[in-house]
Amino acid sequence: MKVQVSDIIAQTLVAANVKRAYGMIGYGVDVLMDSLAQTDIRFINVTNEEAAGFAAGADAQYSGHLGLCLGSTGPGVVHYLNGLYDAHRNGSPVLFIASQVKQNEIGLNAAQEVDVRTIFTPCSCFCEAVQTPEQLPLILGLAMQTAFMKRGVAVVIIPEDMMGMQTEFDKPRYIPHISKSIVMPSHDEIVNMATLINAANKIVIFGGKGCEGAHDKVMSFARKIKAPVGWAYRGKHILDYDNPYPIGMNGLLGDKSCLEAIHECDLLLLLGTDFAFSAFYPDHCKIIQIDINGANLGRRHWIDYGAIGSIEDTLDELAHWTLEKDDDSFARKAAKSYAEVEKHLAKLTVQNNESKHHIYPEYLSGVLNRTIAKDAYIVADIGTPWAYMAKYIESHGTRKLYHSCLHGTMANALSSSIGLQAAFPNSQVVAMCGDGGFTMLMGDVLTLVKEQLPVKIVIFNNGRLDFVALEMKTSGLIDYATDLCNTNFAAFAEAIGMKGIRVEQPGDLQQAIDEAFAHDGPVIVDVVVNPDSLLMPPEITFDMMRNFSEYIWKAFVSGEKKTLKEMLEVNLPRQL
Ligand SMILES: Cc1ncc(C[n+]2csc(CCOP(=O)(O)OP(=O)(O)O)c2C)c(N)n1
Ligand SMILES: [Mg+2]
Repeated sequence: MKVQVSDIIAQTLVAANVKRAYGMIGYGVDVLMDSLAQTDIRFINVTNEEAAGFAAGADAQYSGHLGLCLGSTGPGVVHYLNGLYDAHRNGSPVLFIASQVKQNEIGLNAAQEVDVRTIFTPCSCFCEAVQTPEQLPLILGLAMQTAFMKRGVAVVIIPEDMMGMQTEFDKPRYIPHISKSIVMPSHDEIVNMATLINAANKIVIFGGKGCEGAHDKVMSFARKIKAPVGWAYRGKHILDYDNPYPIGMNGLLGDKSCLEAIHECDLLLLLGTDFAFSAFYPDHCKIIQIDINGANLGRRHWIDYGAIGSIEDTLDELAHWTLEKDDDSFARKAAKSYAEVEKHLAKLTVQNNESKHHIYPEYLSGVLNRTIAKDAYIVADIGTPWAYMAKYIESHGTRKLYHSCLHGTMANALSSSIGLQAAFPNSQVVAMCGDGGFTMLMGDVLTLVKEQLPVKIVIFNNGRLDFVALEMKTSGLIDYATDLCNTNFAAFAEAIGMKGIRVEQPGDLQQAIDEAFAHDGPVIVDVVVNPDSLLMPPEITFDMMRNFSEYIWKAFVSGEKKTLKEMLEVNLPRQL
């Protein structure tokens, strides 16, 4: 039977259990849309395709369904680049159907022609152009299979005129086969690792996203070998709860307790983490790294032993060969140090006297942590909101925290929240946005209104690109070009038909957040936060002090005395 190509695509997507598509109409997508309209697949119509890339990535990350993006020829495809980079680097299975100019125009510098393959190959695990209608079912099937198995973005490029062509088709035969395999190192490798673990006295476990689904195994292993457990940014919501010896996060925005334990241990066990910051790995001890992706082994730092396996399966087997340790003094000391860090952080999250007229971002984060539903999806913008989420928002094992850690792009929170809310219509979805990050894809707040997605947007409105301003100051630079307009985002919200609440005084914050979360539609809570709050690193090095003094001196001589005074007034009483 002859069937139109766009109908074959629609039927194949349905057979593959695709539930939602994100994108914008245009050449190539128009014909496909006609076929999709005959299915149950919901189309979420964005304002800028970049947001569709983020949304599909966030959706696929947690829903278990393939994320689907549709890009119209040329610019409609190019706009996806940043969002799909993020999805790919976050390991989200996403299919991107990218339209191309008509078959007989390819290579002739046709209007809207772009080299899709060259642009998207680096941010995909599959990127192929369909040459004939007969090829399409197989290419589409393999793309979906690869997206699931390699956990990334698969791109299928289809000339716009092919969508309306007819070809012989019976029924969808190429749907993804999703297999939950047991992946474990060999017996010898298990024994070798157990020997190293048995010989060590002070072991630290440091885990990341690869520990997903293995929480209980990690914690029981930690109990057995008396190892404190720290986490990378993407491992936080997996490891920060029911943890016998928690030590917090590593990295520039990490916790002193984690850094100290890592520098005191004689064996560091890296579990499912590709923690990217080489400077925060120790040089003095042995390192074992276990990861399901062999390409991650030793990528960031020298390791003594690397093994390929899922954390869940590998720890199961490793536990059989590992001896129980008695002495947990090292683990208890490390966990005690983290308890002190937490006590200090908790002090900053309550409204105190110094903050009578200022809302400190830490206080806002504390209110959010106390008020957000225990099973919410929370996404934070790269910028200070990401750091505040990592430090102050607890997962309780039921909240899901999402961000753009590896790609590290701004504008990820609002756009990812579209996909999370579409995938989980009955859950609370909170986007912690920077004023810079929010403005970057601000047009897509209209998607929330149009598609009736009740996301709660909380803007950390500090009138600055603060994260970069902080980086510049600690590098001894004056923070030129980091100021933003002091926008009233609540007034903007009201103007576009959604609820907006502006908060300028600390005393009004809790009530505003309660009101926003009780509202049944999308809301912007525009919180004017003090821009002078400093995010403290776990350890202040001599270089940091020297650079910061250099900044202070440059700011002083260039007449920025008022700024300096305000910064010192805000931070000294709270950090000392
Ligand atoms: C697309 C993109 N552009 C630039 C950057 C560099 N950058 C990282 S954080 C940041 C500032 C973010 O400002 P804002 O969203 O207002 O959050 P804040 O840090 O002020 O809380 C910038 C410019 C980036 N990571 N991504
Ligand atoms: Mg800002």
